[in-house]
Formats: sequence, C-alpha cells, structure tokens
Amino acid sequence: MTEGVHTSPTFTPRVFSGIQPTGNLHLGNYLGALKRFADSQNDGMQSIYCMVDLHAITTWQDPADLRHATRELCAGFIASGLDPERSILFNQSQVPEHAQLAWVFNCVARMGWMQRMTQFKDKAGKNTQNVSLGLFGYPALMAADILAYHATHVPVGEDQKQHLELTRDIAIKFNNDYGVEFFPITEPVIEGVATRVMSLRDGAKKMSKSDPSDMSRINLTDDADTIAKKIRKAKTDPEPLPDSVEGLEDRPEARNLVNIYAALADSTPEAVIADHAGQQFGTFKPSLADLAVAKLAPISAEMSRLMQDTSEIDAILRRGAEQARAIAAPILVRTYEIIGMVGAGHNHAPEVSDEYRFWE
Ligand code: AQP
Repeated sequence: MTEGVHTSPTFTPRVFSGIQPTGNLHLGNYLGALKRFADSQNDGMQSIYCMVDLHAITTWQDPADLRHATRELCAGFIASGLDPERSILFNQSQVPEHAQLAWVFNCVARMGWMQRMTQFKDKAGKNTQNVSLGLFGYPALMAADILAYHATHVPVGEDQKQHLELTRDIAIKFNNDYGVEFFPITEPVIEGVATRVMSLRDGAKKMSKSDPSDMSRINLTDDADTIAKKIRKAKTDPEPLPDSVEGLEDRPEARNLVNIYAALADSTPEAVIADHAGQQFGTFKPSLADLAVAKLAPISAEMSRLMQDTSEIDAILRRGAEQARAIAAPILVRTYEIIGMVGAGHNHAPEVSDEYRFWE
C-alpha cells in the first residue's frame, strides 16, 4: 500500500436488500423479505431496498412485462408497509454503480467459488452451456448491490445464505488484495419462522415465483377466493396437528402451514400448536385461510390502487435512485482509486465524502 497507514473504519449500520421484478410476488417473498423489511423500519438503521431489474434479465424477460413487474414490485413494497420517506426504494438499473462495481467483483471472485453456487446449479439444471453468462455471474452483481452501499446488514430468506457468504468472501479478498479495510464484512440477517416458506404442493421445495404450478404459491395479487382455495387444496398428511412442535418433524407440509400461520399472526409455532393441537386439517386450513385473507387482502387492494397511476411509483423510484446514487457513487470512485484507475471520479458528479477517505 502506497497511501500511508490507514485506520480501521467503523461502518455506519446500514440495511440493504433486493427482490427481482420477475412477477408472481408470493407469500414466501412477503414473509421472508417484505414483511421483515417493513417490521425493521423502526430499528433506527438507514435502509435501502432495490428492485433488482438487472438480476431479472439473467433469464430473458419480455420488456413490457419487466416494466410492469418492476412497478408492481414497488407497489408491493409500499403496500407491505415500506415508507419511501423512511427507506430508499429504487430500481437497480437507475444506479449504474451496481453494474460498474460488479465488473470489479467479477475480477475478484474466483471461478471455483461461483461454480459452487447451488442456486446456479438449480436454475441452470442440465443446461449449463446454454444459460446466460449473467446467470453465472449473478452473485458478483449481488455482492456489488450490497457493497456499493457499505451495507452491514442484509435481511433475506434462507435461500440467499450462500450468496451472502460469497459477498463476504469477495469483500475479504478485495480488502486483502489491496491492503485496505474498505468493504465491510456484511452480516446476513436470516431470522424468524418464515425464512423458508415451502411450496403448497411439495413440502420439500421452496415456494417460488418460477414454479410452473400456480397452486404451489399464494401470490400477493390473489383474491380472497383464490387464497382460500389454494390453502384448502394444499398438500397435507392424514394426521391431526400434534400437541408439540417436535411432532412436526418428518411432516414438512404440516410444519409449513403451521409456520405460515405463526408468521402471519406474528406468533410462534409453539403458540399456534398450543391453540390448534389435535385439530384436523379440515378445521385448521379454514382458520389459516381466514388469517391469510385478513392479512393479504389489504396488501393486494393497495397494490392495485397504486398500480392505477404508475407515475407516482416512477417518481418514488427516481427519487430513491438519486438518494441511492449519492451513497454509491463516492464508494465506487474510492474503489476505482484503490485499484489504480486514473481519473476516477471525473465522470461522477458527487464528491468523494470525507467518510470514505479514512486512511488519508
Ligand atoms: N420461499 C421463500 N421463503 C422465504 N423467503 C423467500 N424468498 C424467496 N422465496 C422465499 C426471499 O424473497 C427475497 C426475494 O427473492 P428474489 O425474487 O430476489 O429471489 P428468488 O429466490 O429468485 O425468488 P423466487 O421466488 O425463489 O424466484 P425463482 O423462482 O426465480 O427462484 C429474497 O430475500 C429471498 O430470500
């Protein structure tokens, strides 16, 4: 290092998370992500939430559908309780620093690390030669999303754990390679009873946007009748509910419905079992359907209201992007300076703030 002795920075606690605008926003996204984002708004940390449209195009998207899904996702954030006055909401492509930093991280991450990513293996299946290079590089872009804000906390569902470990590896390698302590070692926040909501048709598979069966998930846009029908037809076993949570082991479908009930009711699986022990699913499912409709119908109604005038959503995304850029641009400039790019910062409007000049 040629720039003198640096002191170890203390990073301002900051939350970042993203969701792909690929349609079919579902109960898993709500309980594993959106609801938790909204609940944590009072934690006092600056929070930044992103509609990750550049991630979405790692598999081909119809452009009109992508535009619609991006606005609908923003509506979903707001309808779930995210307040654009308190959290930064924006879409990724409006902040070019994500893609720029991702290139740097493509040069830091190792092929072997990427080849171990189970989500890539799941999504590519036997088709590895024919999927996009972007799908393979997805985790480097995700690391850039997070580290462009020096985010310290990333709330996600269980399925993203491996990508967050890779983000930490990239930050550690960058810091070691350049002899700096510039990027924070991010903490994954994977908490609660609904970090892995399972398919309603198969308790061994996670609820997912891309499952071909619409009956496998509850979409946030489903009406009350559809929600009730999907819960009524959810796969279960013939046994009644046990009298302790231990009795749910080896009963993945029953455990999933109990966990969903607990998460929707802001309760615990223990309390749900205490209230419903011994019940047949013919009794438990209608209670769960009533609860799901009571919680989700206002979200669905608010999403449709917001989607009637998308200019309001576009304005929120634009303002959020400006706020996001004001944080990300100086961090990218400093990254470029660290790695030896000449003229870093000349094309970037915001000044490098003193906060990121900690070793000079
Ligand atoms: N089933 C789930 N349970 C709990 N959390 C979940 N998340 C996704 N599925 C579940 C969390 O939702 C956030 C946004 O996910 P995403 O859309 O960016 O990622 P994804 O994993 O691609 O979503 P899907 O529905 O699983 O899409 P496909 O079908 O394309 O794989 C993340 O925090 C994620 O953990």
